[in-house]
Amino acid sequence: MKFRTTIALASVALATALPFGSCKPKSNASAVGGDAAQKAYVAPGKHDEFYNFVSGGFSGQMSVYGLPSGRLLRVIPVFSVDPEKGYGYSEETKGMLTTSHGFTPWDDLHHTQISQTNGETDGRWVFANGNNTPRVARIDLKTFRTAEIIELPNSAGNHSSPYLTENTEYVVAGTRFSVPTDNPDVPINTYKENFKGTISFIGIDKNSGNMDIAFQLQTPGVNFDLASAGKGPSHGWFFFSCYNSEKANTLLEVNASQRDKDFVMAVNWKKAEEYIKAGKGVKKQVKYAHNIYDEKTHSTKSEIRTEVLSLDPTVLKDICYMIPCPKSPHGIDVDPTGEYMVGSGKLAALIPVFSYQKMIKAIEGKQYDGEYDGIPIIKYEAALYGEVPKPGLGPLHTQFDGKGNAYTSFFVSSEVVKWNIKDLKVLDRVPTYYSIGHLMIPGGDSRKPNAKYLVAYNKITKDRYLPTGPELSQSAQIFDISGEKMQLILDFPTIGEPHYAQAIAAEKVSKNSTKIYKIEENEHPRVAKGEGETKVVREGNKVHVYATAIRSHFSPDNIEGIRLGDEVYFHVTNLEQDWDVPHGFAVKGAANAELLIMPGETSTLKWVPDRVGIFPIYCTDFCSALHQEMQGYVRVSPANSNVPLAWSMGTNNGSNTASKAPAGGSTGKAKK
Ligand SMILES: [Cu+2]
Repeated sequence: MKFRTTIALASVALATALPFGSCKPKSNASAVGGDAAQKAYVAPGKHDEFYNFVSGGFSGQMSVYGLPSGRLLRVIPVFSVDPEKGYGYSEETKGMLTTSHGFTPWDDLHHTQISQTNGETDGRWVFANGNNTPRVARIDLKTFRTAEIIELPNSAGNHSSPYLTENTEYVVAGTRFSVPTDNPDVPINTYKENFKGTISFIGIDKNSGNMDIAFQLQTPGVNFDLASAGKGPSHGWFFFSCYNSEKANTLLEVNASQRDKDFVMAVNWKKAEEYIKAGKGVKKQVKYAHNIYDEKTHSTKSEIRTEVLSLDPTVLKDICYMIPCPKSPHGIDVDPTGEYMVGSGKLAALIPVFSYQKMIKAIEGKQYDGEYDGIPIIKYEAALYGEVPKPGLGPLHTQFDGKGNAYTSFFVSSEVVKWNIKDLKVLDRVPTYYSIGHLMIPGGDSRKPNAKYLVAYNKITKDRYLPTGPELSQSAQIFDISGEKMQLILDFPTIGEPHYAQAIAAEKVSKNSTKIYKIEENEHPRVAKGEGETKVVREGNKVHVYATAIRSHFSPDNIEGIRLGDEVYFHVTNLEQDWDVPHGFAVKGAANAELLIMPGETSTLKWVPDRVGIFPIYCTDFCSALHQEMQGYVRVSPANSNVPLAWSMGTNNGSNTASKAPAGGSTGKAKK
């Protein structure tokens, strides 16, 4: 313990000693106390207090860390293939990465959001956005696997996503890039006439969690950045930050920074629901993929959808309102009481705090400053509660502790600033190492924050860790916020870019963890529920191997009669009914290296042999003392060979054959 404390102190001291440009905090004197490392110490064998679900940014994955230890517990593949899990490689999971553009194996996962009940995180699902090819995913926290992915039509750059209403009624997704929706072949310089934004409201089934696009709003051609749902009194509203109200289509770093104020768009989604019920939705022809992983069949059901309901807020006037927000707003965050909306302008030198009640009064009294593309603009002062003066440089995101305090990240001045929501006074500030983006308090965007820790997710580490070539690890930093002053207690390197994150008390999730898939409930069409059901079946040039794995052998483990030109499908069922005993499966020369099969699960590896010969199969997941013996052989014969299809295990005479050929027909001596 002493040792760890010393290390932590030394590394912080080193960081401050090195000159480091504008990102470097001026002082970290208040950042670390003597007992700092002890607060993050979780003894071997002890469990963490929180699960932390962190986006992997460009990696397309989500990583799961324990808090406060910073231990990496799992990496969940969502929008990326992952050889560790076989995700996107097994025949059953390839469909999860289907989009209207085909198989899309790598995306950009930015934000995570835990499902809520009554405004409180409930530990059932985590949602994530695919930024590039616009998608929203649902991860099931019983299995820590991606259970569903839905693509978003009429969208480009799904950044403002996935944000949830307080009972997980909807997950929303705003398009970052406005694009022409109906007729895409137009000159780019007709942006102002032809480019439109969209907001998608994806309905979520209460019990299954399954997603379905309920409706889309067609909006002015701005860039949507982030969003936050109303809660409590403001439940029924959604707030979206948007930039580029200038509608520039080139050199946005200059051209989208012209105006002193852009907007927060307030959306009355209860009103939108009424219009949908009243049949005001217009059907639009689109094309998008919807993929669901079925835990009974252990397979993905993937379909292309062709229609979406659209509402036009310039016609249905009381759905959307624009609230001016200084300047190039990035974050918009609603506090736990549901009364305050905190805007954060990337280029602003203050933080505007809007009041929900004042906004409603302004709408009732029509306190407008004209319209923006047919959407009423509420007067800034009419919706404003107040401004936090001179909080720092480049405010981005705000989280709340539920005790009346807000914590805002500042990218340019590399710090977290704590301030009081009522009197808007700054209470504390701590430096981050370096250039913080999002920050997170468990439940800090919900009605019930669990405000023991705050984690900063940083874009740059520079001198924090050992160098690793041109690319250095990005980092997360944990602060103890249980006292009046924030205290840095740990930093740890992260997978990809730790863009945004959510955390939840461990007991809300761990008690529901799936331990095995029950073999009797396995409805995979090519399952073998016992070794007696194993077989090899030829269907034209496709050969289906119904195989099983159990410590420490496969059945069958000798297969003959495969011919060059065949497609071989190994459907491997793991017969184990014991927690944490997966088996692996690999065959030499397969383009997809391996499967990883959970207890009771069936998973399929496709193999197209490219030459004649003997090909070993083996288990890739160390499963027992005789794991190394868990192996077998497949014989591939020439295309015109008449070697009969045969399989066996535990005998050297190939007694099981498809045609009940006499024993010996498959011992290696092909009959010519
Ligand atoms: Cu094994």
